[in-house]
Amino acid sequence: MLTAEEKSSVTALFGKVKVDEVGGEALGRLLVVYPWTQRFFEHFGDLSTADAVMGNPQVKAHGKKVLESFSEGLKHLDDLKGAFAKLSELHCDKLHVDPENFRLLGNVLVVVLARRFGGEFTPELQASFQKVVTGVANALAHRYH
Ligand code: HEG
Repeated sequence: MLTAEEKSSVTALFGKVKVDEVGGEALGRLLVVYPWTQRFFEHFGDLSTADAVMGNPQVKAHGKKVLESFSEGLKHLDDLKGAFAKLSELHCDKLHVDPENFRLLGNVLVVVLARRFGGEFTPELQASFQKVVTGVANALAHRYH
């Protein structure tokens, strides 16, 4: 899926990512930009305004958890489906999350990285990263039935 060069540039960039900050920002932006995604997180407290979402400690904590899991997946770029098999089952059977949301989150994550890394996030790097978020979204959707 990715060339060796793409893998090393993605891994190098991700090594500089602060997973707690970026995870919280990405999940927060998902909830603001696509407000229907809030239905999965009604137990997270106040999500009534963009500021409330972005400052919500449970959003930050869950965003960190999601990005840590994503980052773990980067170690298995040749077997994303295997790496995310259990989580795919969990999101399907227990959490009932529509897999379209994995794609939305991946795209939001790309936006957050572009904003934080500026010129360092070159179009080539963005293209490589886009393949990774698409691969992770496909892997998370793979066990749906
Ligand atoms: Mg999911 C729980 C990973 C996207 C909704 N998600 C979790 C957990 C992980 C995870 C590791 C904890 C599982 C556990 O408790 O064993 N999620 C994960 C990844 C991605 C993702 C890697 C995409 C990259 N999740 C995602 C999206 C939604 C969602 C897009 C909904 C829009 N996840 C969701 C919910 C929970 C988890 C509702 C349970 C949260 C809770 O109540 O604690």
